[in-house]
Amino acid sequence: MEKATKGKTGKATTKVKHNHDIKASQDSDKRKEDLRRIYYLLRLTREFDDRGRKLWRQGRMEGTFFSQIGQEATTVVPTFFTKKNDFVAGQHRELGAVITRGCPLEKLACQLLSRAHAQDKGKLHPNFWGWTEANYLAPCTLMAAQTGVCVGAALSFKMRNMHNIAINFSGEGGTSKGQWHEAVNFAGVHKLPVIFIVQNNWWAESVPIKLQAGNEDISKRAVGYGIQGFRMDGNDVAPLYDFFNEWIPKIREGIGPPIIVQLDTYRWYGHSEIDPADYRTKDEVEKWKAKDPIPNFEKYLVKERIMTEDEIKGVTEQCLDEVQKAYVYGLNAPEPAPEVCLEDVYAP
Ligand SMILES: Cc1ncc(C[n+]2csc(CCOP(=O)(O)OP(=O)(O)O)c2C)c(N)n1
Ligand SMILES: [Mg+2]
Repeated sequence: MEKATKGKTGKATTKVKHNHDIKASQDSDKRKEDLRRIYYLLRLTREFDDRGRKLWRQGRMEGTFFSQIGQEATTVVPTFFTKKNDFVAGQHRELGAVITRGCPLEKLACQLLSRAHAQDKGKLHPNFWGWTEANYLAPCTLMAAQTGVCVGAALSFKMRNMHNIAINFSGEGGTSKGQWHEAVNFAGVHKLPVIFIVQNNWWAESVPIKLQAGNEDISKRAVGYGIQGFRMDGNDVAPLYDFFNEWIPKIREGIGPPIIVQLDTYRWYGHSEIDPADYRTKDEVEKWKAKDPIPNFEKYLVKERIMTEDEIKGVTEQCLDEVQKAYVYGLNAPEPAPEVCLEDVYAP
């Protein structure tokens, strides 16, 4: 730490040091508070997903269910830094992002269970989350199609001199689509305030990354677009927090846009619940389960004295309770009236 030196009055430099120390301590308190909140969001996402899988297995849901268990950190942490008017777009495995954007669990339960109170009034695929109140775009089925819309939102932020950002989530499979390349290229040309997160879970349905990309480091494509690319462990929460804490304000202020961030992670279960995922080895699955982002983060929180084991237990119980209430609400919610199926539907 810097030593205090005496100024002319013997006071001024001491005051500077003092302010510096206060700022450092405030930053550290803020980081701790943020990490506690992130733990809650990760746990909430995990428990909501886990209960959703069970309901699907009990035959309580139409369609299939895309579990994101194992990938929570890749969606919760970047979205944690977004503000209300920012824009977020994803595919089908971004439950953590829509929860972090503040969509009530009751709404999400209604969507999974195709109930009238869901934002989509029971029409969309169960995991195609959308939450217009917080600019969270519901995806269409075509992989990567959301990327162009997301870049459009970033363009509009720039044209209107707004200090907002757009975050686009895509699986590594989605990045092979032409729409992804076109959108990233456009963002690179116009230096738009957008972050392209690539959730690399190594598989796109049954297609492994080695049959998907000539170079498994998709972030390296950034060079071709004249932007920056990063690749990180998507299951290690604290470094992810520090990275996005640094980059999101920069992009918001137009200093560093745009970037590609590849986050290596893993989905524990099949592509959806109807997929036995027998194209993966047991060893591979076990190796990744040992890298579960949540207990590893719990160890970090306890070691750094950010949370106690009792506090962690308390948060888990609170999340289980919230999830239970949300699904009870969803299961008791009315089904949509048949005539509603023609509302909000646009066809030539
Ligand atoms: C254009 C297009 N092709 C194929 C599909 C069928 N499909 C749905 S999800 C998926 C795999 C997506 O893989 P990835 O982007 O890695 O996301 P993940 O499922 O691994 O999260 C495919 C091929 C589709 N929805 N759209
Ligand atoms: Mg994938």
